[in-house]
Amino acid sequence: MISNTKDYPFKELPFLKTNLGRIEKAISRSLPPKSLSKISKAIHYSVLNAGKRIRPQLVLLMADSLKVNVSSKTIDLMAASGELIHCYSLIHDDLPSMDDDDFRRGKLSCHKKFDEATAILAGDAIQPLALEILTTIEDKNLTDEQKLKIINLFARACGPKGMVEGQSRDLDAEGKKITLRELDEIHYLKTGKLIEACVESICSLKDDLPKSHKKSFLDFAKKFGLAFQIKDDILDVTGDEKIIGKPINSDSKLKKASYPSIIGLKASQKRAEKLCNEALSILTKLPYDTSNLILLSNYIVLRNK
Ligand code: GRG
Repeated sequence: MISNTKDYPFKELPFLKTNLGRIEKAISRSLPPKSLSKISKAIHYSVLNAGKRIRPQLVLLMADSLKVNVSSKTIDLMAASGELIHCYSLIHDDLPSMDDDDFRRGKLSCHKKFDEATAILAGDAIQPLALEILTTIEDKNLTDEQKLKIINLFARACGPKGMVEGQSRDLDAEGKKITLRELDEIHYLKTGKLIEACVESICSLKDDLPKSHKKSFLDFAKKFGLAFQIKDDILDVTGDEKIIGKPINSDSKLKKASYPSIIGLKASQKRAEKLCNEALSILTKLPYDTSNLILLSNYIVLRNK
């Protein structure tokens, strides 16, 4: 667990550290007791560790920016839900039938620590748990319609029109030449849709949010998600294994198309910076306090983890 922030990469941004305490508490409270079963142990092992918690941070920062009129408990459950979906995807992504990675977040991946069946089942358990906790939200300022919308957004992001389709295309593309556009599409589905759901779910809490502002926030999320993924690919080549918590060059070992393999490292960094600048320009034009979202966006392209 990283609530002590020792391994947290964003120590420089104090508001992220403050949010992190809330996020870790919300995630821990959402999990079944560790002692319940082998699967529970595997869930705790895979969820309470050195994740950067980018998705829940986005939920909290969006809620602050839009000053949404729901309880902080509601926001915390939404944040936990976004992170749980992400954690489930990482467990399955590491399986031998997928990317076959032995390490994740600086320790053995779930199937290596436990076994393959346990890792499949832990992932299978975390995904519905992420949606179940949204159904438990009790908030007089949240209508049933809004709650259903939030559940719909998170379910869609991880389903056949989101993460699963992205992962399937990603696996199919191994060893093949694909275009930059095809790679963008894979990552939009695989990574971007969940990031977008984190942003859109908060937009959906604000009834009077002008359509144009919602569109701007979604454009921001798309650019943020793509810049984040490009940086992820760059770190797979240039990162320090001890800092990123897994071996580098995994994309080239699997003959996976990546931004550095298609356009080169320098152009990848430039593209991530350009997308980040476009995201910042969208945020600065909006009539809300987006300063912390701006700092987070800057950081995702500068990060070394
Ligand atoms: C098996 C039904 C089924 C579905 C699988 C595995 C999967 C669906 C989708 C994979 C999606 C995936 C792994 C996306 C990961 C993209 C990515 C950038 C991961 C790293 O995210 P960070 O940097 O990691 O936020 P931390 O560890 O900080 O949370």
